[in-house]
Amino acid sequence: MSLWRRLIGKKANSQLADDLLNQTADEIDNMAPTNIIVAGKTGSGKSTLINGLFRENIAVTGVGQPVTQHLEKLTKEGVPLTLYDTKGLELSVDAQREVLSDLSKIIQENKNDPQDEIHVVYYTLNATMNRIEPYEIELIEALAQQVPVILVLTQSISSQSHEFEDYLKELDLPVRGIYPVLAQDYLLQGDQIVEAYGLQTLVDATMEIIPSEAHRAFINAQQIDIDRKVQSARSWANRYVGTAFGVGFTPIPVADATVLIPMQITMLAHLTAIFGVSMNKSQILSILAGIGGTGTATIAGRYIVSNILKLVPGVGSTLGGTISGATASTVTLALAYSYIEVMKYVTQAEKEGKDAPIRELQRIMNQNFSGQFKTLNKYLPEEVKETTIGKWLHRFSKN
Ligand SMILES: Nc1nc2c(ncn2[C@@H]2O[C@H](COP(=O)(O)OP(=O)(O)O)[C@@H](O)[C@H]2O)c(=O)[nH]1
Ligand SMILES: [Mg+2]
Repeated sequence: MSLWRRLIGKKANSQLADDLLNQTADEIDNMAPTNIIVAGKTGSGKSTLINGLFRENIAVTGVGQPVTQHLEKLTKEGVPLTLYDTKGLELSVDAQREVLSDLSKIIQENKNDPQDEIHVVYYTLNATMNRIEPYEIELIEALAQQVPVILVLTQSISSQSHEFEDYLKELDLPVRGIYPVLAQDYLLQGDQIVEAYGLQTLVDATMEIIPSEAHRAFINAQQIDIDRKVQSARSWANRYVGTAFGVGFTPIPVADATVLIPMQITMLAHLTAIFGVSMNKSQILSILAGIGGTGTATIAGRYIVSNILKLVPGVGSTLGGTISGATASTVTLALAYSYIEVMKYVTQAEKEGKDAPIRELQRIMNQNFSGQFKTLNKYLPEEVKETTIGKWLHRFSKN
């Protein structure tokens, strides 16, 4: 069988896209979620904060499940996040008691549970109201004894909110920080817009406060700090590729190059899970096709391999040749880095509520892939090119 036919026959491209999507979904399902309580009076801006901070407009599109009359649990399939939202806190003394006892129960019952432990409370105060009620202070104090509490000053648009912030600081509440935010652009009279701000600082503070086991889920679920997603994805890819193709990798025959593909798909799924973007099949297909240039999505699978081989000097022409660990690393890292660029673009588009045209995804993938490959290949030390990686790949190809 010719090399070309073997490459095409190895796996249908459509199946590759399915694999990628399924593996991503599995990873997110298995990811321990970030669990956050968002407490505060009705109208203080809880829902707006949630929608600004997290992806997929979750306060609107998520599934709300009443825990009690005054507490709702909010989740969404594919987003590793559990939110508890208080209802009607301002209505009565009974409501206030109930909220505190419900929240305390949830905090205590799930303490040290890797899946359900509450990581932080955002207590929202509407800055334009310029007021904190005595029962709010009691609630904050009681919660803060059990779990870190962050005070979020929502709708902070006027200079008055600085005074309110100073006043709150003087109260010396047992909170881990007081952060003024405007979660959504604010339209003033006369068409003037105050742009949203403060959420990046809130993300930074949250990352400092929540345990490191919750970082992955939080990085995924939030939509504000895209750089953090990129950094996290890059450093994971570096480690992964280093482990997969480092010392101990024996060169594999060119004709077996397709064994690289399943592990690359697994890698791309992991990167997608780090970012947290909702990809569909046609998007994935066009990204895979992007590796091979301007080809259509229907021949994505073979493009991956053929294009890889085209790029590797000498390999494409010598079928009897081998692919070293260094080459495998270079190809795979180039793939990871270019895919990360695509993810970055999709995340940004999603955050802005815009479409990410699949042609554009394909273009970003293609442009980055060859560029990244050339750069990486140039800097790869000769001795690294000699290293071998085979064992790992053979184990992989058996599955
Ligand atoms: N423009 C703007 N409006 C906000 C913001 N936060 C709250 N609001 C306004 O306040 C209203 C109540 O906020 P909401 O998030 O529903 O409060 P919740 O009852 O605590 O969930 C919203 O309908 C908005 O009109 C914000 O960050 N920007
Ligand atoms: Mg609400």
